[in-house]
Amino acid sequence: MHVVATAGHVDHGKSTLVRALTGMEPDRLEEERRRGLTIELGYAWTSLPSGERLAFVDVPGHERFLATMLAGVGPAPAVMFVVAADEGWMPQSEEHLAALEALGVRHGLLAVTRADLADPGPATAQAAARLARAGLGGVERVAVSGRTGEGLDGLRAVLDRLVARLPAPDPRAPVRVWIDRVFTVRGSGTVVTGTLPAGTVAVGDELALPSGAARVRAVECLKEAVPSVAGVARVALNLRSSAAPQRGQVLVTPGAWTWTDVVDVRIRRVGPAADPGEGGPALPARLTAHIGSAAAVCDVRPLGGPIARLRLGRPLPLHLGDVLLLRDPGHSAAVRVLAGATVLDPRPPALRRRGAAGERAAELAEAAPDARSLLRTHRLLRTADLRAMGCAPEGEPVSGDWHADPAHWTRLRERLPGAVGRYAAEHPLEPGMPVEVARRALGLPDRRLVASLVAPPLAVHDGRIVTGPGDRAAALPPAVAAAVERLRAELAARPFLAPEAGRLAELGLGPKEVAAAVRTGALLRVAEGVVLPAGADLRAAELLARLPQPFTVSEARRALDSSRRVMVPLLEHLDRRGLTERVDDLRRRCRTPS
Ligand SMILES: Nc1nc2c(ncn2[C@@H]2O[C@H](COP(=O)(O)OP(=O)(O)OP(=O)(O)O)[C@@H](O)[C@H]2O)c(=O)[nH]1
Ligand SMILES: [Mg+2]
Repeated sequence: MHVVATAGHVDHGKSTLVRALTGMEPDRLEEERRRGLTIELGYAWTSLPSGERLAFVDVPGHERFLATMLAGVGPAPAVMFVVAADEGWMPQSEEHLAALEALGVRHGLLAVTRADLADPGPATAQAAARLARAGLGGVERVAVSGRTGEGLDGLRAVLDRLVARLPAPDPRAPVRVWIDRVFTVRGSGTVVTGTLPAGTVAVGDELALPSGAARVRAVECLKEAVPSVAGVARVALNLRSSAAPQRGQVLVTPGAWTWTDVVDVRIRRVGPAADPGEGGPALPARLTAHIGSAAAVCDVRPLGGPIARLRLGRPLPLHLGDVLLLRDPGHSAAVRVLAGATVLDPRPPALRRRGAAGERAAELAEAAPDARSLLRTHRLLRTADLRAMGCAPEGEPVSGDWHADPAHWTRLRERLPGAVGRYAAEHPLEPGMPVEVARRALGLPDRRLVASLVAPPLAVHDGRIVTGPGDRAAALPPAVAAAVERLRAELAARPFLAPEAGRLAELGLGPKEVAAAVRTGALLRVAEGVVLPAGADLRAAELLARLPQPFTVSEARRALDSSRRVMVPLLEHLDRRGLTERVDDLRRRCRTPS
């Protein structure tokens, strides 16, 4: 199906035309009928000659109901702009057109109605000229009468051509329904209605309201119960939710949108006040922002040129590229719709430094609303963040589900070896820079990113970033190297008599120093607390080979002039290295190296 909203000055015949096209009454309220005035949004639908189904959202023209008009037009992809032949272009024609221009509506038609009352020619020419200025120059025009039915067939044909041209929305897009009506159905709870612009809603879906989760209990489309519906469509959803939903609220796919009250935008002034040459008078600092059926107080902070930061009175679920309509909430101005604001970043960074605003404006001035521009600002974003901000990730993630700005990633790659080198210099006894320390040093949000930055000659080993083995030997600090030399000298006479822990400490070889010396290969640790100069195991095997084979621990101890405390673990070490092997419970023999 398709959805088209009406627009046009009060009393120009919008509702009459919808009634004539659909046979349904868009003005439902008794007050509306008594006063001949649309107050609430009206809904009616019909089948076009092609068989396509078309629903109208009929909006009020009276200036007091502009917010309601915006709620109707906002989510609709196309508009039927109505002008009365006998009255021609009027103030609300101008205001509604400014709204369409601000919202960037590009699809529509011009219906010059009440053609039974006056020649539609002059009104058509006048309206067509105005529409052209607002970017709706190419739309088809048709003269009709809602009263006599004249021109209605032509209008139906124009509608058919219009809907045939509309882009097909993505049925897998995330759902966002701006609630434009809420009512209670006895026995079945709360029903909300709205325009579903894209995506699919099905019975059983779990959606999100500002107040929490909402489960879809039933779906109706044009008064028929359906298991699911894909946008574009007018939908009525029966919801089970903890708090009652309200008009102006929004129902969304959980996690698929960024709930935000600060956005950076590109401002486009519209209507008679817009002056593209000079930029026009400055926007008031406080405006009302409209999107869908929502309206929020909005503070405007100009950053430079057309770029501004908006602070909204309440968080709204937004995507990159969304358009907020900015309106002067005062009643004095003839046209209160002032601008459209296209979201360039739904999660902008704080501007703290002097000059940050101007830099930000320059950065965003040329920005296309896409993943690349978001990554330029945010540097690293997860796939889910990007999607919630409204764009599909481009290219491969750098790690897990992280996407990076290419320039930033290159800089990180270049910085890591330096950081690792500095860490090694400052912590000579440690085997490398802990990955977590590197994460903090590079300001990264996830340790996995560090691992992805590590490239040869760097490597990750036991949670630390290490350089190649050659570097590690060279890295033994001079004080420790000297202590190792003292130990060697001390053991010159009895090389297999490993010193006690106390003596090691006196030599300047505490646990850390020993660990570092073992890592670099200067010392050999055969067991906890049993440390010998490097190569002692090979020398021991040589001496043991000269003994009659097999030999006992005592025989080995005597041959090496060592102690039992050292000999037992040393022989076990030699077993592990394959230099000796057990013959039975008491004896070993040397193995000839193959
Ligand atoms: N003669 C004639 N009168 C019409 C025609 N269309 C509407 N009218 C009359 O114009 C008046 C306003 O019509 P509506 O259809 O309520 O106008 P509207 O644009 O919906 O008005 P709002 O919703 O309040 O903005 C009514 O008295 C209609 O009967 C038409 O084609 N010919
Ligand atoms: Mg009406």
